[in-house]
Amino acid sequence: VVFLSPVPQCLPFTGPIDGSLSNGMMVIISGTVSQNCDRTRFHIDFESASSQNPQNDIAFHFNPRFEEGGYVVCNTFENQSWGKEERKYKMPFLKGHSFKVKILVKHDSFMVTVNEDHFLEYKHRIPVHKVKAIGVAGGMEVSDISFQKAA
Ligand code: 9QG
Repeated sequence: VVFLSPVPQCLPFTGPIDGSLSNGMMVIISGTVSQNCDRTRFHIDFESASSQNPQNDIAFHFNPRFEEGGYVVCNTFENQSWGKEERKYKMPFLKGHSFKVKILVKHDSFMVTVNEDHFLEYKHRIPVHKVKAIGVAGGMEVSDISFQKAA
């Protein structure tokens, strides 16, 4: 089953997830990284609500940074503060190039592939059923967000 989220017209964009996130779901984000600035960052967030105020918890913040050689920061934002970062010093995205990120919700982690290659896993710190929205922002254009539920 595939659900298409409305295509973000401009960023930042936050859209509700139909129901909540659950084991076996796959979220697919297609986009293009901006070309322009030296310190491009963008992020994909799995959030506890689609409203912005008060600031939602973020179960999973996936944050590529094109600086210092390029790395990706993963973290959780809970009770108004960031937890301990998990960093991967590898940059699978290219400025100006399109990408496809697939995030599979497993029982103990989020499993992330970039352009069909396994990239990382992030262990759950907040139960996935609390995730109600997906947010995207920063130096990229998003062309499509879709959700696949386990058949
Ligand atoms: O910098 O790191 C992830 O650990 C923070 C950033 C923050 C996150 C966080 O400022 O950026 O990437 O909400 C924010 O400001 C996000 C976009 C220690």
